[in-house]
Amino acid sequence: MQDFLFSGWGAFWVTLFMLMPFAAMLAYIVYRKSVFDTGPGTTPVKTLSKMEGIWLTFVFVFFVGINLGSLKYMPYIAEARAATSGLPLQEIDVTAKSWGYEMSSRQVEAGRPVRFSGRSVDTQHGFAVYHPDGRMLFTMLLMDGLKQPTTVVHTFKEPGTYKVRCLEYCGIAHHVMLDELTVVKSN
Ligand SMILES: [Cu+2]
Repeated sequence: MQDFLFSGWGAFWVTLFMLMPFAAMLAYIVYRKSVFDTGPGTTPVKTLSKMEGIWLTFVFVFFVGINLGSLKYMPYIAEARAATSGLPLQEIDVTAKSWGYEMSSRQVEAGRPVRFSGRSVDTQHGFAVYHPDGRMLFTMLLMDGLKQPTTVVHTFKEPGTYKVRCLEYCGIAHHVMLDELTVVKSN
């Protein structure tokens, strides 16, 4: 369920769901004020501010809840967790160059965090890793001229063949900038 909520469609439905109360309220107010209650409102100001308070509290709690719940998906948190997990990091150095990748390894173990350190030597490239079922797991933007590599820590859960694609338009052969990673069962 949570995986769905943080997918593209999940975000779409959550957004739509959050807009529904506003749409319903607007329709109700327009209907009331234009059809059978055209005079000034009779709701006491005290009640109005109480309702406002309840609504604001709900929005605040919901907003903070969603933000806290999504924290663990942030790359910095994943990196910090991997660093404190006690499991040794698997390191992969990635060098992007029009139109392909050099990688220090293309095989990793499932269940152990992998740190991808990426650089570009010519222009802007992407490094997006896709689950065998087609879902994108993460992407890195690799820019040329940076002193530090761009890093992402990811722990693969299932063995399989994962596709790598460049998601930054980088020239005439951008579409062939593909690669693969093999995730094997941990020993
Ligand atoms: Cu590209």
